[in-house]
Amino acid sequence: MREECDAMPKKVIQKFEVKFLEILGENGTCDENIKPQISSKVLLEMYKWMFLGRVFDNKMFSLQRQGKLGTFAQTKGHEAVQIGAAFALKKEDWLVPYFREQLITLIRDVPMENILMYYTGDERGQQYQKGWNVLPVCIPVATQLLHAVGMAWAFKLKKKKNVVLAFCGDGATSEGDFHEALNFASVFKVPVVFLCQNNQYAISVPLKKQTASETLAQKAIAYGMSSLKIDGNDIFAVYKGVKEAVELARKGKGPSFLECLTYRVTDHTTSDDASRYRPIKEVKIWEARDPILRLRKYLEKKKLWNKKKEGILYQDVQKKVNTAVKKAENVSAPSFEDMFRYTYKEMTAELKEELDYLKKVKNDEK
Ligand SMILES: Cc1ncc(C[n+]2csc(CCOP(=O)(O)OP(=O)(O)O)c2C)c(N)n1
Repeated sequence: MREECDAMPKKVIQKFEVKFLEILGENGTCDENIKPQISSKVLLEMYKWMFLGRVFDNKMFSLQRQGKLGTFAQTKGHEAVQIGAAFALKKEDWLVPYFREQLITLIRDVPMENILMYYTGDERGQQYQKGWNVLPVCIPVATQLLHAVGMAWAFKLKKKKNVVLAFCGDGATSEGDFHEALNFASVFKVPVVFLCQNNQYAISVPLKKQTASETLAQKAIAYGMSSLKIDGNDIFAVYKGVKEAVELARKGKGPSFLECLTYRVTDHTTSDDASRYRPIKEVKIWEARDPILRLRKYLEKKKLWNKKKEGILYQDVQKKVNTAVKKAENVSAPSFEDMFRYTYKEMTAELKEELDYLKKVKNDEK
């Protein structure tokens, strides 16, 4: 905050406040009066998705360490944000991820084997089908937010009721694209919800070195949109916050920004070693705030869940994951022509020449 430098009286012409939403406590208790209306059946579904996400993430990590996958960013610890958000969307809504959303992508019908293929370097894993309503992984930080705004603007112009949910990380909020996206979205009142997974690190840069703002939520207030900070390890709060924001957007009331506070309990990606720049003590504190554990405690208190059910679920999920791994491993290699096919509608003369050359080489090899 700027300190007052003189005693000159100044009128307050605007006041802002940042609200924080938390519902489910760390010990699994909550005020049932403010808890969103979610049936026991749906709650269990949510839990099962979170659990599956964790098992899949662990499997991917182990495959990467075996040299079977390339670099990827783990989802571990972000399950409440992603599943809470997914359940607040309608099927016709669009999801625009960055690169840490394997779990929410799965729930939008993208098969596990597609994700596995992509991280083996097979781009066909990113060929999504109509109706999945998900954009592919986006590596350049924050650029996806502009794509999301463009899509939402198109929905508005076409008078459609679809809403776009765009993910970003805390690091993305320092990019110019982030600010352009929020400004445009708010001025043109497009049906987009920006969801920031504030996991407190952008690779090795901690949040306090990323920004001098006390919250990320206040950045969106400056653009004139509805903004809320949410406990991102609390699935009830995420669900409620996203649902309200999505419905506002659907009613034509414009965009919202949601800062979901969580923690990246893993390295940034499988190519990083976070122990070189942050204390293990800090990681342990956040591991104890695990979002899956929190929902499990709630379900156990409600007698909806127990160790036996967890054991059965684990077997079932393991089977699903292993089947997907086998499927991905058995996909035949892409044709070498694929390297040339998808960049231009019409191949350039240079590319044609290279393709002809490769065809000749392959023919000679026969
Ligand atoms: C435009 C751009 N600049 C830099 C990078 C390198 N880079 C990859 S991930 C990352 C940090 C992203 O942090 P954050 O937005 O907080 O997301 P998180 O990975 O923590 O989920 C950076 C700087 C990039 N991919 N794109």
